[in-house]
Amino acid sequence: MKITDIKVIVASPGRNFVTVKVVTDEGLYGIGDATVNGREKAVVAYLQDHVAPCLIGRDPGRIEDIWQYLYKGAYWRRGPITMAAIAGIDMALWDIKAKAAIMPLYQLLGGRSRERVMVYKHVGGLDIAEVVDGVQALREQGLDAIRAQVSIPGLPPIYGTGPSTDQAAGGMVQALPTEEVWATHKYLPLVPKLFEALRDNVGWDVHLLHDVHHRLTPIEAARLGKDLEPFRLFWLEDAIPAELQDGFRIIRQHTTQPLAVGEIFNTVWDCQQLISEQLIDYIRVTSVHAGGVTGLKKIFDFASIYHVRSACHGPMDVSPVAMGCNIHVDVAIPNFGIQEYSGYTEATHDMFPCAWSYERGYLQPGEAPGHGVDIDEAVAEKYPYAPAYLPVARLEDGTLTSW
Ligand code: KDG
Ligand code: MG
Repeated sequence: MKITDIKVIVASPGRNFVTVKVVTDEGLYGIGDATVNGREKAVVAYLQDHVAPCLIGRDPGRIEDIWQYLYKGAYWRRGPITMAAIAGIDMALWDIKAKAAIMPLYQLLGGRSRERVMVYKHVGGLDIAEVVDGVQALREQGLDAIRAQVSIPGLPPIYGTGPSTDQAAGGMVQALPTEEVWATHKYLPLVPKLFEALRDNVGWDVHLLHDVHHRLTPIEAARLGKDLEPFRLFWLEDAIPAELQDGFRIIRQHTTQPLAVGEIFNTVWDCQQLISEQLIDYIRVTSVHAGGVTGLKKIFDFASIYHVRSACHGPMDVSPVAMGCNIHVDVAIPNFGIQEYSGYTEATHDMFPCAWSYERGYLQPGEAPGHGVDIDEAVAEKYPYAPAYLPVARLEDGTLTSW
């Protein structure tokens, strides 16, 4: 079998997705996700100009060799653009191999280790009462794990704090980034009150999660971890900027609060210290940003020997293709933790017919050969690319800050 064509399809059924289609001389094709939210066109150029020409004529079955060729062979290793481009190709190659074997992808990864994949969804609110209502509503819809965020009094609702969390993550239409305001001293005392109210109202039989979006310093995160301990959170996510792996040591020294990080990591090297020194409990890499199925497996296999569990990033900007690959890995690996799942717009589902399914808080990969996700190119044509960005954050005095 030989690769005869590589198409890169950019479409925006509610948000921008970069999708790779690898075509072979035997009529089989595979699909991959290569979306980097807010930097989509950089991956498109990388794929079209620098990857596709090198792969035409190659055997699509040599997945590991092609991964190494694109990783080591580029000389310029790692980084979100390179690793998303590799991911797009890698997912498509696994899709082709599993279709050729007439097996769902998880069978090629060793078969099932579990019967279903637990997900968490998001709830946000303008105040604590609204968040309590939202969490109760999701409980009624079957969710066993829920991420809770609340707006900060005195600040306008911002990304990942208020009711618009999913909308902000899913429906960004602004042509340039919006600028938001952050104040740690207003946030820190509020979060324990939120989780106290949640435990009082929804009880202890539900996993509660919280995302800090990289906004604290290590000692601030340690304080928050200690304050949250009585409410037994499933995890505290992205407590500090992810680059500083040593910073997690300070948090760890002060709290037994489980810690999660990794949604912006691209390779095992970004989390090697965090995992081998057992500074975290959940590693949140996802197929599209960590070099595809091959990259994800390398990281999760490494994590498994240090008791670190998986938790694939799964917001709306991780397309249904990458979600499908995540779910196949989720059912197969021994150290699965949880899967983030925000759901998708109807237009997104129209564009990506898929075999995986969601029901009452749990996902299934489906039994279709391959990873089970396709792209309807006629539907994609109806939704042209529209520039969109994540917001940036500033302190109240105007200083640009992490989020
Ligand atoms: O593109 C980045 C967003 O998807 C990300 O900020 C969402 O933090 C996020 C999460 O946990 O899903
Ligand atoms: Mg997050």
